[in-house]
Amino acid sequence: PTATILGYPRIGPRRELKRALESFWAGRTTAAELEAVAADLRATTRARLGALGLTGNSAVPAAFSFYDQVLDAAVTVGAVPERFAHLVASDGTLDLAGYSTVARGAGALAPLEMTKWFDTNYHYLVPEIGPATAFRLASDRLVAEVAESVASGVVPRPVVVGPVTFLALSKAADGAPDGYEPLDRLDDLLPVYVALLERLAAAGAQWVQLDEPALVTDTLRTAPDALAAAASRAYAVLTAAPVGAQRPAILLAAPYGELRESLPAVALSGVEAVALDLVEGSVPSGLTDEVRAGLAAKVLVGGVVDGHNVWRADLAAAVERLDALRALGAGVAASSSTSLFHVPHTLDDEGHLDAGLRSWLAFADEKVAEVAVLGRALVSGTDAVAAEVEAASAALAARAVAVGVRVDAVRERTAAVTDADRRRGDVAERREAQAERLRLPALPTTTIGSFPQTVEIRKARAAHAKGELATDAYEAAMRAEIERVVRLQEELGLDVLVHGEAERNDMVQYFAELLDGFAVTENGWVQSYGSRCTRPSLLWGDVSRPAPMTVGWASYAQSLSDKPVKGMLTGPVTIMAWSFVRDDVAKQEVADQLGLALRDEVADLEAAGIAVVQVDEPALRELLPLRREAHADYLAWSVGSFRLATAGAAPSTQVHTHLCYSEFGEVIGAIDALDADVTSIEAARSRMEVLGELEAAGFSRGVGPGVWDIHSPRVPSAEEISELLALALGSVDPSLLWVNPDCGLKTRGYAETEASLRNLVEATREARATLGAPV
Ligand code: THG
Ligand code: ZN
Repeated sequence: PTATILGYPRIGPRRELKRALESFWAGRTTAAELEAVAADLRATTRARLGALGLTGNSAVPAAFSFYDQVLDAAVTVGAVPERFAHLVASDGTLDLAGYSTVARGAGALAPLEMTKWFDTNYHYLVPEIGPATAFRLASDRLVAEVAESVASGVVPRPVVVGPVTFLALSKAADGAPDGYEPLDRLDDLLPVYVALLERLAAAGAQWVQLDEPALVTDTLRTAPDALAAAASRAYAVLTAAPVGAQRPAILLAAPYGELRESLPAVALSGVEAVALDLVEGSVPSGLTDEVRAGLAAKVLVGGVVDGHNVWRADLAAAVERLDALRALGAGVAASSSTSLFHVPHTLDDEGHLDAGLRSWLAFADEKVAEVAVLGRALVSGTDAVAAEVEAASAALAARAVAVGVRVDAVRERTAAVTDADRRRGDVAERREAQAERLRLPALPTTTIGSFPQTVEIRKARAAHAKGELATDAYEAAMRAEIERVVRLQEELGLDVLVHGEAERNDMVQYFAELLDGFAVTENGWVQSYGSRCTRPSLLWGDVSRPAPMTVGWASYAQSLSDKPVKGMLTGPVTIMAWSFVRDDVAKQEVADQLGLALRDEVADLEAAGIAVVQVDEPALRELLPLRREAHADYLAWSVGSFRLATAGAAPSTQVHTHLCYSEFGEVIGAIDALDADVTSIEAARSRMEVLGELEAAGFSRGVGPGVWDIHSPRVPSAEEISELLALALGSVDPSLLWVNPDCGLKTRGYAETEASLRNLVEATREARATLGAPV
């Protein structure tokens, strides 16, 4: 085909799959009912893609997943960890209930670990591969999906995570010997892929897409040269048989970046086609004769339409890039740079979007239409699509000059930022001023910010959003909830209180709704993991703060207590990471605009008498580029924007930050450079292991290693918390140690929250006593 996409949203335009999954998990519907919803979604998707112009042979990807594509690959090759063995049938298959258990755990049975998929907001499940993992073709789901599609009249292109990426993203199973890596098992895994390819061909697939994004990054555990070598071996085996009955033609896809170290291996391999990400990367140049000759024998699929952002493509520029690619390959096709499952289904569902903004956007369906136009240009010449190219260029030109895209006052302010604006005073002086003002006990206790979101709060928010609940009544309901949460914390004996964030649905969307330069969608859901979705905001213009955003709630909460109540803000990097960010200005400029807006908020909180301000950056590590050479620059601007947000605070104002993870590795220096007075982190699950890392790095600021793993509904006993505190005191000076849960409590219930916090306070009092401090 001359036009295709690397994948399409699976969740459904109205999150049909989410609802069907959750209803199956709750026991309200059967596996057969879930299968029926999934089959419906796949049929609708095939019809939609055809109608939008993906009509060529194998143009439509078969890339459905009930939960996650990496889990699917693991299940397909029989790599289900030993602890789930009882769920596997004698023929090796896993039913939907078993599949769900591997994904989500059950009781004491821990699920597969979840981690971020490249530089996106999607999370995949990490396969566990040991020296003895027995690979076998254990699932025919993908084969059945191909057969289903063929029967409906569409010869699809099945999509599977490729063998190199599959093993590179896996972790060693428990008990594997030192130095063992899952990639050591490549030769044992390949026969299963060979068998799968044969089955796919028998079902009618003429092409198969093997996703190998591991080949574009140099930040995985395995070095890029070793990945390139693995790719050479793998694709020699997978292409040993001729295309036909034994296998479909292979499209090796390399999304999310540029093929560098692996380009020769891929070019010299026997695969029939290669998909290049021409949004993150560029058309290969400076090639050796050998690599050039290798590419000249392949179809090159140009990923010119951005698969993980929502802006309408510059079709004129895309046509040029495809022409450059055509000069290199035996054939060329237009595609998205990545799967489209990172963007919402369609703009058709966004009736309330401003018409101007809408004309600059493309969600999944609109992107499919874009690649279809580009495909027509490849077949019939640019003149055949002159009107479409012209319309895209006109939209881009209109966007560049639209009101709000460039606001002089905002640009003047970021341009005038100096290094001094990003620097607070001396740490020791700050510590003294804060101690004087806050008069906290040793080992101060606090929570991360959110309290459980009750059904009543959610109902009130939904009713207010629909206009069914007047603003006065809504605000009264939120104030009542804040009062309840403050009283509860006082009764529990916590030292630094929070207002509980009843008024916020999502910690990014809340600010997006109050800042200029953002828009929010109605149905723009994107899968984050499994059935869970987020609705990223659209950051389209210069950002500024028309009015204070959190001061009313914070000062109301503070008025209820003599104890300090934290002002709660989301940091600039996290707001960017969890939104769709404009692609027409540098990220650093956007980050600084957000930094300045937050700086004003901090100042207003201070003026309202708030003495502790927390600026969360759970996504700081998440935006880390996939190439090491880009890390220093990223960390400089990201840390710089956080400091811009916080450095205006008086020495006596205590600045906290919260990070939602414990593996610091590469960002440890950056965390110190944030220059926050107190940093709370996840630590309960790793039993404070992370503190060794911080100690080794010379971290000497206030630190709150979580003593309660809030990801589980279990209530930790006071003894357990005491043990963790003793461990923490082994590596943190008592004057720097804070006591808090791992993360916010909004996903927890009230019963477990109260019980756990009670134990947390009790354990802290005992620890204070052993330190000889007042309890
Ligand atoms: N907010 C935003 N992005 C995020 C997170 C967030 N990305 C990373 C991380 N957190 C992802 N984790 C989750 C956790 C829970 C949910 C989504 C992502 C979730 N979503 C609800 C659901 O799918 O049912 C919908 C929430 C809603 O109604 O707004 O539970 O915290 N922006
Ligand atoms: Zn967190």
